[in-house]
Amino acid sequence: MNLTRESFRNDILHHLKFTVGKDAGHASTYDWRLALSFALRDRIVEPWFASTKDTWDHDHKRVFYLSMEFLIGRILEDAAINLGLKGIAAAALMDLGQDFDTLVHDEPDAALGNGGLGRLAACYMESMATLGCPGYGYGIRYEHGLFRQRFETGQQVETPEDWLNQRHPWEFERPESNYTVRFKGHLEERHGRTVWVPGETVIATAYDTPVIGWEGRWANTLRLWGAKPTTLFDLERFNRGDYTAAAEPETLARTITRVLYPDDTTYAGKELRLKQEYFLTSASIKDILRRYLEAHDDLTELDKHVAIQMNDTHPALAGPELIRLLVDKYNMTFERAMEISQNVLGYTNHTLLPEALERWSTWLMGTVLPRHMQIIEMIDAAHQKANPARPSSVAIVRNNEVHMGELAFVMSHKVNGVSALHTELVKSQLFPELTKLHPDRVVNQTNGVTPRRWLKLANPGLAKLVTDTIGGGWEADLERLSELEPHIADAAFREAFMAVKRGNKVQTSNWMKKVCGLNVDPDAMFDVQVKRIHEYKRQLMNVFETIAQWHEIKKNPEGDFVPRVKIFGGKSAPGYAVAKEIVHLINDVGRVVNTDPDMRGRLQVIYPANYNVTMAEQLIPAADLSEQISTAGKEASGTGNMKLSLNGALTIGTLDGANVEIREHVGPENFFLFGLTAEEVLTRRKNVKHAREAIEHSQALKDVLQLIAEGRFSPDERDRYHGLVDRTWNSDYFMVASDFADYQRAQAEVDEAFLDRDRWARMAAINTARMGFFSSDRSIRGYMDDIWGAKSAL
Ligand code: B1H
Repeated sequence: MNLTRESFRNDILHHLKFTVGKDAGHASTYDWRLALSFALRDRIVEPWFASTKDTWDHDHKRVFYLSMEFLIGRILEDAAINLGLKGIAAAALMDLGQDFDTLVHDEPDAALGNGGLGRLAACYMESMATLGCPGYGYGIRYEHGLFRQRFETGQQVETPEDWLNQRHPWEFERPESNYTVRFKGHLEERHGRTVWVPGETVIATAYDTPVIGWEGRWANTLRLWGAKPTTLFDLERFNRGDYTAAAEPETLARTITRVLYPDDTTYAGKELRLKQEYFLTSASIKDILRRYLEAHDDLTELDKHVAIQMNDTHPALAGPELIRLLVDKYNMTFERAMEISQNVLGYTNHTLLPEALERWSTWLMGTVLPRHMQIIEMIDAAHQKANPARPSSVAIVRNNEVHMGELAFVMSHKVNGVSALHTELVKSQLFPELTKLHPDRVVNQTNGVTPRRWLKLANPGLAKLVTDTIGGGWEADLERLSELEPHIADAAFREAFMAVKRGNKVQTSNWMKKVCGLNVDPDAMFDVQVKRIHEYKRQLMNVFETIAQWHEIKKNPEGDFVPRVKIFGGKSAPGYAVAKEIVHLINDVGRVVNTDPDMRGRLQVIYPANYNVTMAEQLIPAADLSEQISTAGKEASGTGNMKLSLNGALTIGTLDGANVEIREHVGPENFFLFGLTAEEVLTRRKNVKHAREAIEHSQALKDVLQLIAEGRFSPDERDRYHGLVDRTWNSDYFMVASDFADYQRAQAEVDEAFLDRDRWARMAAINTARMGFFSSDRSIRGYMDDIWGAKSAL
């Protein structure tokens, strides 16, 4: 149906009155935002129904993406853009005396994820919808998403996030879609069969959010599970006046979906986490089987119609749970059930960090999920039997622990890494023995990002320039950005490109003034490192370089320096003391630098609190320089690196994760490379004095460490960073010292390139023009072809 400004205005008014229950004279921004959201949601429902019907009518193969995290961010503007209704919505609102942008900014940022892994799941949902890949995302409807970050005297303070304190207009509650999830209890043998008698039960109840693709041609469902008690409360206890005990079942249930674990790349060996993982997995697998059995009756053909992707090992109980249902409920033999499950399942690995690889004690697994523990032992035995050459060192169950990586590997027909380098390391370092036994199992699917959110929405200025230059359509065919390349020779195009960047920087400096109270010069270089705070990501090296620069300027206050604004964003896991120390140091250095008159117009440090998807949309389009400086071999892929380069930032980076492929695509001459390679890191680490020797070779680094140790950045507590300095000299696992000198060398090259404004313009524009490969549409096509065997329905 064709929509006009007038009819859409009436839709908004209708929802304001009948759904929100307000009249226009008394409606707040929140009320208007809800009314607008409902009016847009109405436009999604039809394509959503049509997609469901089409999948049903044609019996399309369906993909189920299981993830503990979906880092969605705001939905309103994204939906409006994909529906092609942003212009009409803005105009209709104007007629109502409302401002579209104000309403967009009122929406809370749905933060049901930690970082890259969760954001990737969100980009993949959007790409599946864009490509017409029939699919469902399954996750948890956490009451509290990732904590909010504040700084108090420079230190991170966490407060609970409360996105559900407001009405969430995008979801549909489905109380009729619910499953009982069981925990604990014991096993009994009855008539030769194993029966699990649970000790605790919880109901998983569905909340569906439609995900609309580009141009509204297809919509999929993100189904998030909430927990409800199986018995509402104990009436007998309540009548006795024991109100707290009476509410126990409810408390128990709600605990499961209360919070997102705020650990990025660290494994949390907590019972509640295991329960969350099983809660997600069990409800999803049951829902998948129910959907399948609505249209089919032969479960041995499941793999022809269903593909299930496990986003890391967090939902790796999918294997044992599927086998359990096929065997215990549908009477299949174990062998057949295992084979079918393997054909259906795929596993994406996102990290090699040993501290992130999930393991559960057999005692805990046996207590919380006794039947699954048994099935895991059977899987392990069956795999050993089929592969007699398998060394015991890679058994799923060993040293009284269940190894979820090995479990996921064995239970999947395909295992994938998330960048070319990472996939090679998955094969050679993480699963060398299993890869030898199954040489075709590990494949690569390099990550990608959705250009709808990360270019069209976040950077309207650049999006317009692209469309004006090469026409529309690049949004769903990002390789077309290469058509920009011939225009880069044209000085007017380069000017226009740089004017867009400057506009974004002006807008972002106004924003920084608001949130940090600092005046930032939009003509300085915006040097951006935004990501979770982690030792391997080496924000510390960036701070050291900032201090070295400060020191340089102090020594030569009359000198010429390329003005830089060092911009940081990111959260530390609450229990990660070393990362929190880095947060503190960034803020301490920022205070000294930003109040030093010698630094004026030369160096500034900005660290706005509470980095999230929305802040990424603010900062990325304004970036000149993208810091991708992880210790080689540690960052599985990175996706911020792609977003920044796509938006015309130049990268300073190591040969790590997807940086390797980004550099190949944009060309080595348009990328500032430095640092040890993954191999060199391993060799160098064998020298126990690697850090000491590197520091002895770099006067600049020696000075930096001396300044920190003297308490120059912590005058109120001079020994605050003695531990940090000591560790840098004596252990430095992540090789900050060994890479520092080369990093400084590369930074000097960055300065030089930035001074030549026209050269910089060429390089930046080339980055944008050559990033087409990194669309998540390309990634999803790869999954569809190589892993899922799924076809586009469009
Ligand atoms: C990534 C995680 C992760 N890798 C454990 N691993 C978690 C591990 O809650 N947990 O227990 C949560 C997250 N996240 C990231 O995935 C990688 O570090 C990035 O390099 C990569 O780009 C991203 C998406 O593949």
